[in-house]
Parts: sequence; structure tokens; C-alpha cells
Amino acid sequence: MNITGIELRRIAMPLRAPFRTSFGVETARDVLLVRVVTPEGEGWGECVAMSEPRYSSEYVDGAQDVLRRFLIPALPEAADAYGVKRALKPFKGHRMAKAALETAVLDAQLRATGQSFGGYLGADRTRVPCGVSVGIMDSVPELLDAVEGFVAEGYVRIKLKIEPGWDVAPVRAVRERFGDDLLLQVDANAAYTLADARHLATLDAFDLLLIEQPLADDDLVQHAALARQLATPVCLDESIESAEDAAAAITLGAASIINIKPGRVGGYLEAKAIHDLCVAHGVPVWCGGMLETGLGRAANVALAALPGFTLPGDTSGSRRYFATDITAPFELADGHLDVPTGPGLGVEPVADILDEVTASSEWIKL
Ligand code: OSB
Ligand code: MG
Repeated sequence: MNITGIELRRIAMPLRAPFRTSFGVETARDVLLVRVVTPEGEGWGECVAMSEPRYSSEYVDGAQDVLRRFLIPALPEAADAYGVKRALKPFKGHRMAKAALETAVLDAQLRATGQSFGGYLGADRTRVPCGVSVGIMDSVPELLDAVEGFVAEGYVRIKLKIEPGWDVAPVRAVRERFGDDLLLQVDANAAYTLADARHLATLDAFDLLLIEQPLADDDLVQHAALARQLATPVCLDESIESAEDAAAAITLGAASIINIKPGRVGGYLEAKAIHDLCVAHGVPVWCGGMLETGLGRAANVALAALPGFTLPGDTSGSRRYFATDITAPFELADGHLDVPTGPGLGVEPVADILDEVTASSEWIKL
């Protein structure tokens, strides 16, 4: 790909309902889109960094700064996605920024050759089963209403966000109300410490698929100690930023399941490498989400169709997040989303909608 210029476009996407986690409340998504322009066509990447560095150290203004100042100027004259990954490697961290740039180049490359993301990555299914991540609410009745709505929409798995003070009671209430057949899991976003091990073990009574990221991001050793005290499988999200981290977590016994988020690990190539590693070790994986628009969602759904993704992902339909998505909306059918089949991401932003939500645009000529 000979890139002639790159647009960094910021869009403001109000969420249909506030989304509360142990690290904060989101009411809108401030999204950075990367558009690479080449003589053969263009490609899109969505940066999943949030407005504030609470999920991880990245934040959207920082991502735009590192892209403009370091990552884009380091791009080789002509490169495919692997060349981009290699060129960005000397810069530490900033994986969400790198992922957005690598994805945009990969999209341009695949659109030019007519191959889909799913085909390129090795998808072996045409549709994927979908779960939904349900935020912390003010009361258990409010939570039960929300879960009831999602179950009625067809979601095949429910994930409850938990934190100290909002864990056993909501899990028990959902299990009692929806029965033993509901696929149910929880996500703590690093809100507990190893001192909570006995309390977390009380969740073992509810037959959860997994507990996601109970302890701090940088605490693989303590996750391993916790895993030995729980019957519920421990899954890592924030702790896994690379294939090396995944290998370490598996070796230590810190995780028996891994949540793969391409943004968190620096792109779809690294995500695929983690998938391959986990398949080799018999570790199930699933595709996480970061409240993406249709652009990011398209690539995630393609990734989730790889054979090692044996658990439903946080790949919900567009309407779970936004009244109006920037692409044609992803709509659940029988609890599944179809994997796009067109070249590249297989979806485009709708020009009028994109313009309406655009807050700023910066053009970097190469
Ligand atoms: O921890 O998985 C997480 C959203 C934003 C940041 C972190 C997380 C989440 C979710 C929602 O759980 C996933 C989604 O529906 O996109
Ligand atoms: Mg998580």
C-alpha cells in the first residue's frame, strides 16, 4: 500500500443508555477513526481508546497525539499490515492507537484485493453467537428488567458487570429469575484484591461460565493464586496485552479462558496470534468489545468467527449501544450476527450520518 494521506476523524456517539462499570460511567463514546487513503482506495480503523485512562492507560486524545506525532510518521513508504506492525514496534505501548492504524491499512489492503477480514483471518463460520455486557445498575429490579429485555432480543449469553457491593446479590437474582440454562458470566474490571478470594468463591454456587479480570491488570501471579481458590474459571481481559502475556498467563495458571480485544493487544494480527496460541494450548477464547461502532464491530465479528472462539463474544447488535450507528446497523438474528462477506471490513460509514456525528477532522499528508 502506498499511503498518500491519513485522516484522523473524531466522532461523538451518544449511548442509548449509560454504561456503568467498576471503573466509571460512559454516557457517550468519543471515537477516533483512522482513514488511510491510497491510490487503490481507502481503509478504516476504529480506535477503541476511551475518553479517560480508566480501563487502561490509553485515552483518545493521547491516541490521536501519538498517531500524529510518532506512529504515522514512522510508516514505511509502502507497507502491508505486517509491515505496519513491524514499523510501529519500536514505540512502547499505545496498542489501541497502533491497532487503529494497522486495521485501516489492512482494510485498504483487503479492499484492494477483494478479500474479506473473515477470509483473511481464517474465519470458518458465516455467523457468530452473541452475548451482551450489562452494566452496573442502581437496583436489582432495574437489572432484571434490563436482562429480560436482552434475553427477549435473543442474546445467548449475559455478562454482568460486578464490583464490591454489586456481585453476589445481582448474580443470584439473575440466576434465580432466568434459570440454570442461561449462559451467565461476570466481569469485575480489576475491582477486587486477593483478600476478596473467599468472597469471590461464593460466586461458585451460581455455575458461571467465567469470572473476567477480578484482580489488577498487572497481577498475573495473584490471578494464579485466586484461580486455585475458585471453581469458576478465571478469564483475563486487561492483563493480556500481547501473545507473550497470554503465554505467561497460561503457563502460570492465571487464566483458563482469554478475552481477546484487538485494540487492547495492538491489532488483528496480534489478536490472531493469541487465538492460535490459545488453540494450541486448549484454552478457549472469546471476542471482547469496547462499545465499538459498526466499523470496529465488523472486524470483531469476523475475528469471532475463527475456530478457537468457542464462547459467545461481547459482539452485540448496534442498537444495544447507539440509536444510529455510522454503518448499516448490525442486527441480531436468532442471537447471532452475520460475518460481513464484502472486501475488507465489508461495511462503510454512511456519509451523511458520519458527517452529522463528526466533531473534528485532521488530515495528515504523507
Ligand atoms: O471490560 O469488557 C470490558 C466496555 C468498555 C470497556 C471495557 C469493557 C466493556 C464491556 C462492553 O464489557 C463490551 C461491549 O459490549 O462492547
Ligand atoms: Mg472486560
